[in-house]
Amino acid sequence: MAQNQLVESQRQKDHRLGWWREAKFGMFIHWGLYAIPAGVWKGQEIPGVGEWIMNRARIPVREYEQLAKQFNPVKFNAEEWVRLAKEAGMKYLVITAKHHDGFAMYDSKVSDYDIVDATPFARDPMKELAKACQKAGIKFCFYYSHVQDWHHPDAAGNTWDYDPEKQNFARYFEEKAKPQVRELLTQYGPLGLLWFDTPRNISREQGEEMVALVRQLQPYCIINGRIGHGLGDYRQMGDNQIPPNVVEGDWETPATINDTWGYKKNDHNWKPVEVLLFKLVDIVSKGGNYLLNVGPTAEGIIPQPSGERLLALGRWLKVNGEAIYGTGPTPFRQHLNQTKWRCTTKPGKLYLHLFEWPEGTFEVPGLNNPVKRAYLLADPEHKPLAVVQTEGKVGITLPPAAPDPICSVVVLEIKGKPEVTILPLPQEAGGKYREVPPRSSPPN
Ligand code: FHN
Repeated sequence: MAQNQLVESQRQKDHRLGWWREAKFGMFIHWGLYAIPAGVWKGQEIPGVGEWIMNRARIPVREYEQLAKQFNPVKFNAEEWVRLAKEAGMKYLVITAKHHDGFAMYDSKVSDYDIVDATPFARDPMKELAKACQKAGIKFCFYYSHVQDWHHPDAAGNTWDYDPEKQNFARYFEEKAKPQVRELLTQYGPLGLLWFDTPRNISREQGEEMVALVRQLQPYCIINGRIGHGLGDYRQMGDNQIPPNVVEGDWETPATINDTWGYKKNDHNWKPVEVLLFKLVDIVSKGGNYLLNVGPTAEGIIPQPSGERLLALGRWLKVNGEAIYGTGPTPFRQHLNQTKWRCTTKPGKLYLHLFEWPEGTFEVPGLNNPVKRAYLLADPEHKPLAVVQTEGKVGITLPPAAPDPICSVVVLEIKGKPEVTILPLPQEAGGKYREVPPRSSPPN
């Protein structure tokens, strides 16, 4: 694509998004000064997500910025974090270069309010992470809060220190946001994507300027949906939101393992591995990517409950990754109101993810394609399973025990593109992974 060019052909876009479409699963990291109070300010538990503590507790800039003097994450080890992402089967890593609190977690020349200039740590963890990701073959990506910056007098969000009437957003945008994004695009090697957030009052023109900056400096860098004005390369679902059915086009759900993004010492509401695995498969079967968050502590440690769960997902993916990476959505769109099974696809193959192991036979509803063979993905020999095909129904005979205690994958090799008959209502329902509405999300 030519420099400064905003319009590209579908082929160019497909080429640029190729790795991300294949990836399906990424690690989100929210890490910043907010990990020090970790949800508690002056002895009081502050409700809401951890990284919003400055806003929720109305902490004045001059007070909040003092946290920088204490920020010394001596246990931070970039290689360990990246190893965890890799073992979890995650293919990209998106980390907060600057969240809404305005503090840069990298060495910025635009402002001294950054981890190298303002903390005793005085290291640039982003340099270390970029290097570790490159070594491990994981796409390194930045989150950047381009509109909200509670530290800057002209940015959006801080109404307790600054008078919105006197603010000049354009000044912040020109003097801090754009120059910092330029730094991120020029100091850390090739970025997989830039993840913007809470577009709020950004104008279309400003959004376009940001896109142009990215395209000019790193033409291959993907831009997420929350840049605003529909200018991103893919659609961003709401936090922890999974659509009820297949959504066409490129999309991603950012999600938490407990109920916060930034570390909160008293949030122990960890989702079980079963739920996380169901969400991963559910999202992929509907055509999306799952960006799953960890919130490291102020010492630089990824909380143990997050680590354990990610490793369990990784173990499952080692066996069943073929049914996730690079797959397309389910052709059984009428069967997404139950949580017993899901389906993902590749040309000539259906992957049936069974969360409940039926006794004897699994009935595939409405499939009209001739079936070539069926086998368990976990079986290294791919021994054929007996298949009985009658009109509009395929019965697969299963062994008595499921190979995986949570989700076992049956591969069905078929002739041609999947053709599924729409059945008369009522549809199948039930299953144990009832969707629980997420706890309070912060306002945007
Ligand atoms: O306000 C932020 C929030 O702190 C967090 O970063 C999430 C992640 O998707 N995004 C915003 C809320 O949607």
